[in-house]
Amino acid sequence: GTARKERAPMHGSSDERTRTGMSPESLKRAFVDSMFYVQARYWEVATPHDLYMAAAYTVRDRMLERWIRTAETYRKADARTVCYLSAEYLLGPQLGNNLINLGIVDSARQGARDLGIDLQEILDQEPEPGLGNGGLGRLAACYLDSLATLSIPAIGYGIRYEHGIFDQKIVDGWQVEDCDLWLTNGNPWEIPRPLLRYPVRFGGHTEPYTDEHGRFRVRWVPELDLYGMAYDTPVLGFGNDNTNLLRLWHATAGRSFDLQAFHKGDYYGAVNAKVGAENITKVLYPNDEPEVGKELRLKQQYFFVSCSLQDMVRVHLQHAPNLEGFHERFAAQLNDTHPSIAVAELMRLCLDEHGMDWERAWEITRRTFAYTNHTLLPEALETWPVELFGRLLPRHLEIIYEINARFLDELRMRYPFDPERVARMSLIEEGPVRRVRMAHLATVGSFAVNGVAAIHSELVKSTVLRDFHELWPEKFHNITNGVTPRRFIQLSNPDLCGIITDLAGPGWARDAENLRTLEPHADDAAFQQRWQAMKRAAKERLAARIREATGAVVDPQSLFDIQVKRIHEYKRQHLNLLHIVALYHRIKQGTDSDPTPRTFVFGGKAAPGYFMAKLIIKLIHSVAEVINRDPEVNQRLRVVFVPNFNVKNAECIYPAADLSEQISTAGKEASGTGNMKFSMNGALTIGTLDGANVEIRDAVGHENFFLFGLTVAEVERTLAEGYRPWEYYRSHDELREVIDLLRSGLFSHGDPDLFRPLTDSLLQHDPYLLLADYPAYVEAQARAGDAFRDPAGWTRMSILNAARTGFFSSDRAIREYCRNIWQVEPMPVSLAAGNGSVP
Ligand code: OAK
Repeated sequence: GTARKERAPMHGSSDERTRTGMSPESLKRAFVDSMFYVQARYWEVATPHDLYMAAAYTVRDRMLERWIRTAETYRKADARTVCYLSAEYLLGPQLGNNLINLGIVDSARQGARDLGIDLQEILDQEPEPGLGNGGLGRLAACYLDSLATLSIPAIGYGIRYEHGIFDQKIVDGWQVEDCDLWLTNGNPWEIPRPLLRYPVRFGGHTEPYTDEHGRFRVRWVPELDLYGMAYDTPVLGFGNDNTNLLRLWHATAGRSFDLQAFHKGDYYGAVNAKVGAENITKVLYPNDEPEVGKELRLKQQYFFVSCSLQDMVRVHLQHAPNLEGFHERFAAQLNDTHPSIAVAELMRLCLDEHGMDWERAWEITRRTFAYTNHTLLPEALETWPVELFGRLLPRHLEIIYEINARFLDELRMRYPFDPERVARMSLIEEGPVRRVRMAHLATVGSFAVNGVAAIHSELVKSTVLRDFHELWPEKFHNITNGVTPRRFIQLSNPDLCGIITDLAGPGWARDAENLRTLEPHADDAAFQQRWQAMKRAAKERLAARIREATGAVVDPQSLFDIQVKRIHEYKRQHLNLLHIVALYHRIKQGTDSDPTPRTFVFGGKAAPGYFMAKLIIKLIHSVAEVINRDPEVNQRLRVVFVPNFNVKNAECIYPAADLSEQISTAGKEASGTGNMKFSMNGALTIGTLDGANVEIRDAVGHENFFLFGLTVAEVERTLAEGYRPWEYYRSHDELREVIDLLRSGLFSHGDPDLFRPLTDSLLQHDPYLLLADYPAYVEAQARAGDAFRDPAGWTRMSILNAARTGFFSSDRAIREYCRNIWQVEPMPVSLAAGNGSVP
């Protein structure tokens, strides 16, 4: 793009302003206009979807001036820019959030009401862009919101999956996956950029040659080329005028496919290959851990990384003659190892396409990237077979070998008598199948590495990247995750938003530390009443939603005890179930001493190929079925599973929780972010010392948190000493009875084998130590149940949780990234300045 020299016509003149005005009157006019000129509908035949589209276009128009002005401001200032590289963005619905960030919720509601429309009904129409699996993808979306809010020049780069995370249906208690169709009815938030395309190549071979200066070089002769086309989505800041860019890449086939047909005369074969190329961005892999050796997944990763880096290079070369200084213009964050092939790709661009020498290319590369680790689970650490890697990306494999050769030389010099250490640190895992270790590539190729909660960052340093930490201690950081208070308080919980705004003023949503103004009111009876009414209303809304989705009736007076997150053995939804069955058993035995009525709510998707996780979903439904229809227990206990946990459902769930279940085995949950969303909405946590729970407990006060369970050190010791779960089963009567009930067929219509895989796993291996933690968990649950029977005491704790969790705002997290990692400064955008020139 060449910059236009003459003053371009700008929107923002006074008549344009009326067109994009924010009053109910102008919103209404624009909405009616969009219905006609964009949706091509007249009022009487407009469907709810038409209403949504017209509303979305009305709001989008109001974002564009900010967006364009932002691009202009950043460009003129030649601003240092953060590029967030992530294979996932779990954005959730856009309309409500954009109304909030534009500050026009009330105007929009008023305008809609004038037209006889309920704004909520319009909001409910929006399918959500579920371009992520869980925590990592949602974190990326929260960070985009905070980057824009803090006026940081930033671009989010990712993949425009045609099908995001699957829709979860429940059939006879089992999860059934249904295709996500978020794009079918059109996506009003994205702007296709058909001219912004980059070639991406795969396969073929490399060959050496001598360049015009007589230097040795390598050329990649690929077999296939496709194109990545940009789709841009504006990301509004809150309370400012900055509007950043989320750029997602869509794959289309390139010319090589047509040429193949021409040469081989195989027209249908070529068309087929073309379809294959376009498959690259078809579907999100629905696992929250990598699927071993899936070729298409590696293609996806390289595809989006290559497009993104080419785009960054293009922008850089608008301001500079060559790639020197690339690392000064950009800080590129690798969201886990999924984009870590970027290290080799930037090397390739510098070396092969821009003629740089190795040392300089390596310096620029290492000063560009920073890497965030999101998991310690060994099965989730990405490695790719060298054979596959070399077949798809022969040049990149060569570059990785060269990086490794130089790195290993350095290591041998430093540790001459420690060949084992050198082998452990190699980028290549030697074994029957040689593999590329992506976490090592990311660590070696980055200037900073961070974990996502204090305890997790310590574990990164002492376990998976221990040798690297010993080599480069200064490279390692912690940045505890955060979540956006705009979506997870203001949008999800309007009553809480009203309470906070009345006390703290409207500034809290940009400065979440202001939540502390709630603290002195924690014991105030009138304030407590308002707080209880807010919780009560949120519980009623969730109860209505549950009834609609499942038919189950739940009592908003009962304690809402909620666990929503991906289903995984380490997250221990089945520990929660063991407690539920224990309560059931006590009621049946007449030995119950905790009369607190409870509603247990579960939600979460299982990876389609993860049998145990799917069996846990079935078990939740089976226990629910028995408990909910037994009149002897169902006055006291109810169990429900909310199908299809996604951002939209989550917004209704977090505000309704009394108790938040954060019960992973210590050391397994990197951070958790749901834990923060619950706590901000006044739920108390029952949890282990894992991930961000540790910091949440310190922030809210130990007396306002139900702690239980083994610590990381105790988990390690227990396993090292030869853990025998069977002994817990033998020596703990209630635990034994609970497990025996699961094995009795009571919950499986008489089939004692249905849940065998689960109970066998618990009794024989129990790798996540459910049985070891069971007694402490049940005891902590009893404390929670008792505490709930004192409404004033509980409400006080609930208020203090919300008041003290400002630290967990993603704004704080992004400030830390800016200061400690990216070294980037805010660049505020002003709509007021310099506009108004229309020819
Ligand atoms: C997904 C795929 C591969 C590796 C990690 C993930 C992932 O989602 N990890 C999660 O990231 C969240 C954000 O940092 C953390 O809060 C979760 O604890 C972690 O499991």
